[in-house]
Order: sequence, then structure tokens, then C-alpha cells
Amino acid sequence: MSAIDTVWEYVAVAAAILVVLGLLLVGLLRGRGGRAPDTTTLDRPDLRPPAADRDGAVDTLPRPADSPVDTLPPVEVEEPTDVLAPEEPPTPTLERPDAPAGRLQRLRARLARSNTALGRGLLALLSRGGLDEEAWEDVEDTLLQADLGVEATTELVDSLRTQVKVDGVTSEDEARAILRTELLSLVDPSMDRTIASNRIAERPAVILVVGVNGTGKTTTVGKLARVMVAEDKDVVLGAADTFRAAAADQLETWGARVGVPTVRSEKEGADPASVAFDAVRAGLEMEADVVIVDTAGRLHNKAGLMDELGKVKRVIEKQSPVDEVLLVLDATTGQNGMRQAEVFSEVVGITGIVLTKLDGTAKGGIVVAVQRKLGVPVKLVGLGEGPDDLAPFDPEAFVDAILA
Ligand SMILES: Nc1nc2c(ncn2[C@@H]2O[C@H](COP(=O)(O)OP(=O)(O)O)[C@@H](O)[C@H]2O)c(=O)[nH]1
Ligand SMILES: [Mg+2]
Repeated sequence: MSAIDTVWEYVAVAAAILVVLGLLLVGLLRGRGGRAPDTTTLDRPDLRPPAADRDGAVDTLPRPADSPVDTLPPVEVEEPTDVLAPEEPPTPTLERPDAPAGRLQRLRARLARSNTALGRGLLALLSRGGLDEEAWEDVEDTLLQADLGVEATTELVDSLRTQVKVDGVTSEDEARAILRTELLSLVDPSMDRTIASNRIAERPAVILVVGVNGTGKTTTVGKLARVMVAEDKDVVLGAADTFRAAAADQLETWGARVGVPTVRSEKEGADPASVAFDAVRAGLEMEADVVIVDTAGRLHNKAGLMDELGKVKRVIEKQSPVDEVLLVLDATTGQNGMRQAEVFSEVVGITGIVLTKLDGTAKGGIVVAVQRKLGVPVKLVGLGEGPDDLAPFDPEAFVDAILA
């Protein structure tokens, strides 16, 4: 065989290899193009917990692994692990709320910050000793600015004047001691601030939460559910603010985080009274410890308010008494909030006040003013937007925070 022949043989073999490679490549590309549509019909694993899981409350849980599946480019069937691997395990982990007992301590600094204006101002004035008329007027102004109200301010100033005259106050410590006693008696530690949250005669306690829009009702219901979960109570929430679907979603999210079911209507504008009724019935059936019902606050006049809240309460009472009606008030709204409080208390009997946003105001005096006006105690205070920023109101801790 000549050298030329050998070269031709090599060329022929190389050409054959090239042809085979080319065919393989075409086949591969075809296969890819042809099979790609199949991949979009790949069954996505159902990541949601079983439907039986509490009225779909879990639907609103954040699902961090959601996006990879939807945005992945088509992938060959041969490599399904790429599609399935990034998913989270299906069971959501529930949060463990802080125990309420330790909270006021933790939140004290925050409360103190907002009220230093009041405490510092008063202490500075009083410890000067030998106050003249002008200085007493300053004391009065400081108290009025803190929303203590005219009546309580007059009482407090009269009493302080007497004591300063009798005892003679020259140091900040003496001033603090007198102020502490006086403020504490104004806040009235003798009031019963417990909240109905235990089963009563074989049925859950029922709490109705009312107040004007934006005061913090839904947030408070969510935080309160956490307080009760931390105390090992079985809680059911009722989303009777049916005006916007978002309101029920908001409540449901709060509940889902701590494994508390929310009874709601999927229909915007559903009858709030019937949602409240269903929530209480669910609480009875589930043998819950407490049912907390959130309401709407969009009511513009007293007649509308009376109609809606009155009906919610009456309809609930067809199957269970309402044990607690909590009025939520925004501490930053001052005298405006006081007027709202009066209207609400005329429409439904209020058993307790929740004062929210106390972290954002130096007007802590509103505690005293609103208790006097309505004759019911402040039971809870909101001290921030965090999930555990709700504390049982403790008069001594409150006064100490003001004078810190
Ligand atoms: N800083 C602060 N914000 C609060 C507090 N309570 C509620 N909020 C905020 O007030 C706004 C209105 O609350 P929401 O519960 O929706 O009010 P609702 O309309 O009465 O149900 C939200 O942005 C809350 O985060 C609080 O104690 N402190
Ligand atoms: Mg709300």
C-alpha cells in the first residue's frame, strides 16, 4: 500500500467520524427542542400543608422557595433534581412568642424615652425648691402637654403645692418620691387589669376589639394572640373587619405565625356579625380557651357605629356572652382620641382600654385622662411595631418609667 493510499484511508475515517458526530449533535438538539415543552408540565410538588390545616390560614405564610420553580428556564427531564431540590420542607415552623412577664422590663427603656420630657421637666422644676407662681404654671403646662387632662392636672398641682409647702422640697430625690406617690394614685393601681382569657363554664372567653381605623386594632389582636399562645392558651381569631379583604389577610398572617386559626369570609363586604358568630362557634366547637374578634373602624357617625358594632355584639350573644370589649386608642392622637373613646363607650360597654403607640409620644398622661373619662382601666399598652411589643399595663412600672 502506497503512502498516498494510507493518507486517503485516514481522511475517509476522519470524515466518517465527523459525519457521525454531526448526526449526533443534530439529534441532541432536536431532542432538546422536542422535549422541552414536557418539562413545563412537570408536576410541581404541592408544598402547602394539607387543606385541613385551619381555614387556609397557612396560605399567607411567606414561602421563600417559591420563585426558583417559576423562573427556572426549561430543563431536561433527565435532570429533575435541579427543579425539585431548592424547595423548602413543607411544614412551616411556628414562632415562639416571648413570655409576657419579662416584656415590660425589656420595653421599659423605650417607654422611658418617650416620657422623659414629662418626668425630667417635672423633677427639674420641683427640685428647685421655693417655687414661685410662674414655676407652678410651668409645672401645670408640663402636665397638660403630657395629656393628663385639666382635671387631673389641677388635682395634682394642688396636692403638690401643699406637700412642697409642708415638707419643703429641695432635692431631686425628695421631688421624685412625692411625684411617684401622686402619679401612682392618679393611675390607680387598685383597678382590675386582668383580661378574660380562660374558659368560663365550659365555653371560651370572648373578647371583642373595637376602635377607630388605624389605631392599631388588628396589630393588637395579633400581638394579644401571641401573648396568649405564650401562656399556652388555645386561641381562635375572628376577622370581622370585612370591609377590605386585606384586613382579614393581615389578621390571618398574624395568627398563622403562631399556629392560631383565623375565621374569615373570602367575600369583601360580608356581614361582620356573621363572621363574628362563626368565629365564636368555631371556638366553642374546638373547645378553645379564648376567641378574639377584630372589627372595622371605618364608621363615621354614631348611628352607623351603633348599627354595626351593636349588631356584632348582639349576634355573638346568641351563643355566648361577650366577656371583654377592648377599646384600642392611639396615644398620639391626644384629645381627639378622647372624644372617640367617649363615643365608643356609649355604643358598646367598654371593659378595658389598649393604648397603642405609646412608644411614639411623650403624652403618657393620656392613661390617666382616659381612665377617668371612661371609668375603665388601661389593660394593655402598645410600645412598638414588633410582634411582641405589647405589654400588660403595670401602673408602678409605668410611673417609674416616667420618672426614670
Ligand atoms: N409605633 C407603633 N406602631 C403601632 C403600634 N400598634 C400599631 N401600630 C401601627 O399602626 C398601624 C395601624 O395598625 P392596624 O393594626 O392596621 O390598625 P387598625 O386599622 O386599627 O386595625 C400599623 O402600621 C401598625 O404597625 C404601637 O404600639 N407602636
Ligand atoms: Mg384593622
